[in-house]
Amino acid sequence: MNLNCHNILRWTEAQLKYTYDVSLEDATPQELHEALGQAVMMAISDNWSKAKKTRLHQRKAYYISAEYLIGRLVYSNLFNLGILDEMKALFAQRGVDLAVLEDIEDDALGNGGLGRLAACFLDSAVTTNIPLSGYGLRYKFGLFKQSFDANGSQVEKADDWTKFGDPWSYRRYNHTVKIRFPEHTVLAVPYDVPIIGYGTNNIGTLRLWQCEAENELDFGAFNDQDYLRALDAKNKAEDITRVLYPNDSTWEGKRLRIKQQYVLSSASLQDMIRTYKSAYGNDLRHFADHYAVQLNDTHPAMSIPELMRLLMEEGMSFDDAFAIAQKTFSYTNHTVMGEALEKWPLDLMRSVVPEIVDIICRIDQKLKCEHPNLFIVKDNTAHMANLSVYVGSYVNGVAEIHSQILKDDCFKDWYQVYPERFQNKTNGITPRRWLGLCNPELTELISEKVGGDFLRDLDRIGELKPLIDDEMVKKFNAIKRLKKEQLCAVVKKHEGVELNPDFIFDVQVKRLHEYKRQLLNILSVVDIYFRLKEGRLPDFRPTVYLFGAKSAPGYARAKAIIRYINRVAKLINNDPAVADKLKVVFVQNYNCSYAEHIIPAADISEQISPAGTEASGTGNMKLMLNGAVTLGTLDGANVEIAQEAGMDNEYIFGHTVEEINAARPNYYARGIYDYNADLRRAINTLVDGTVPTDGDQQELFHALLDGTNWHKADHYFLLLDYESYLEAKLRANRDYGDRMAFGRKCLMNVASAAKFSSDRTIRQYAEEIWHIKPIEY
Ligand code: 26Q
Repeated sequence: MNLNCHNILRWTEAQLKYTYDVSLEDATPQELHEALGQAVMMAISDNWSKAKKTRLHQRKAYYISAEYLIGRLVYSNLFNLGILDEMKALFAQRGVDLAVLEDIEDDALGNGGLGRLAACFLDSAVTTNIPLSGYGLRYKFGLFKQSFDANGSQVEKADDWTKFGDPWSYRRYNHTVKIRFPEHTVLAVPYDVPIIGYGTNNIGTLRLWQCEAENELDFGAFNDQDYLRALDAKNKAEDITRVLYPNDSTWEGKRLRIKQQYVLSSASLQDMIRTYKSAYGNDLRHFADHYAVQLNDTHPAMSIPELMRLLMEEGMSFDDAFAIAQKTFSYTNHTVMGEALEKWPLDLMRSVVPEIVDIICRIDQKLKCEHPNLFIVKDNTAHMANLSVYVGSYVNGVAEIHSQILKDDCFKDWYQVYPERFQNKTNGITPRRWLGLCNPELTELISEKVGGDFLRDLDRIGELKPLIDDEMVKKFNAIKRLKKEQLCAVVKKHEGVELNPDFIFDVQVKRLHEYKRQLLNILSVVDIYFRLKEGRLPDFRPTVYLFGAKSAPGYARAKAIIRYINRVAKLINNDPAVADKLKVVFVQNYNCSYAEHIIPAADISEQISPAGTEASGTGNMKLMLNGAVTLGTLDGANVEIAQEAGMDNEYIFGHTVEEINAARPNYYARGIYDYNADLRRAINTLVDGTVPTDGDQQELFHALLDGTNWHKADHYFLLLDYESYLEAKLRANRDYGDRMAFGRKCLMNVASAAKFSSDRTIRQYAEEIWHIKPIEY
């Protein structure tokens, strides 16, 4: 794109003057961000409308997702436009350091992996010129902001992300649609976010729906001086998109959640039908020839009956509507854990979306006629995953092992009937944000070697492999050291904790969940701590164990784990006996922007879920691309990471899926506890007072050793994998001593990361699921 940076600077100044009456020099970071954002929006507007026109009559795909974790947009947009450095320099000439925009908060309209994947996909689709648009919800409050109190407990605060404005979207009131519920009709107002590609003139669109009332004020009530009631309708409508549900693992049957999902589904489908009609006329029978829709998990699965409802409203028969829906939709599954699968009680659903329930029941009857052993409705409950498999073209998992488990277990009966529907699409990450933007130093080193713009074609990174020599390893090690220094400054600023960049950086960053086994990690650290004090680890290389994770606010056990880790950190960090060997830090409010600092600094990437539980993981890919070795199980995408980089370049431990399944029936965690004295001592710190704890750690202790009403003891097999985990962890620590050999492993990871570009993933979706081709611009 041919952009004039001087113009953007001038427009920024003008915006500052006219909206805030401040000069460039006096603007706050927030004012600067608003003005610069608006200037960039002006600069791209021609290209944006051109790209929309080019797509108009092409077969297109739509990604419908309840979450988009797009992070901070200002740097990535400038980066993708290719003007980040020049803009920094221009602002610097005016005495303004664009680093002040580090204060701008993330757009966090998502919980974790699933939402970040949606954001990476949009970046990749636009960059590779694949006609894909996104639909989502514009929550007033994104994922909560996290801090820790003096006890080390998580405290949540509302994320009012638009309080200073939102320069990266346009409100398009003229495309507002109505959504009907029995008790009220609400408006869904679209906000369009430009998705700026890298090295292309193409610009895509993410359309986010915001709920508003049809009539904001009830003047009858107002005239009766009943001011609160006068605002009822407004509040009830706005409640629907008020807040992102902060739960990413356990499913909750909440009325408001159905409403959210229905608004997302209905607004998006109405919008698609409107654009279809304007391009192809009123005959909707060819809808599926022009549109493919990808459902990001089952959160938007009501789109299926909603499309059918809209088609039938136009006079189409049930069977014809079914056939079109079946061709239009495909579904991506992101979890194998039963407790996360959406199962709506029909009565609840009927009170919110009665017509949708009728259609689901008709679909279910059709299914039961064809295949009596399959069901969508059972015990008066609608199983949204089954609906999505039945009324869809394809269903896919997000890593090879996960897709296999879907066929073998979760959807076994379905796989027998519809084997041709099942696919795999291993996740990916955008190398622009997760290398180019967050690690320009490593990007530069790679580009010196492989030349050209490998960020557009990550396959080229493989060309590094034969070129890795001592000189390159030394340069890599120097960069890693620099990224650690930079991270130390960030951690000092945000946590007040001083880290030493000479330490090994061992990181586990991801949502907090029992299955991700942050507790396994910290127990091993406690064990290492005791051993160090006993002088049993004389060659141990100084290591900082860094955690970053948010817990769902209602997930008591996850919160107890956070508290425990924070208290272990306090104990260890205050013990002078290990000060030169061991440090533990749990950073607050881990988010995209924090990730961009942590990931380039990591030496060791902890990916330690028991095999068969983590669908894919994508943090593992980001860490690999930045040259961390994986300390991980054969779970999710770790399997493919190890395949690509070679087992010798990772630290793989633990039981395989088959081994865990074999061990499960007779698993006796207490046997391991009784047998392994070091592990026992570490586990006992949950209850024996060595680590100051509260009653909640007792509960963790019992869940590990005795079990609960819900689960047998140690449901996630921490004790089963402990020995091989600690062995691998200490081996990685020892290997780090040979800086050249270790650096070579790291570089082999970088050079083997090509497969994990979301450009590859999105191309596979386009070819194998949506059957669409890139557009020539
Ligand atoms: C469901 C019902 C009610 C409220 C919330 C939810 C909900 C919201 C978000 C359920 C699940 C999620 C998010 C799941 C998620 O992030 N899964 C992750 O997806 C990644 C991308 O495919 C994978 O890499 C991870 O392995 C998977 O855990």
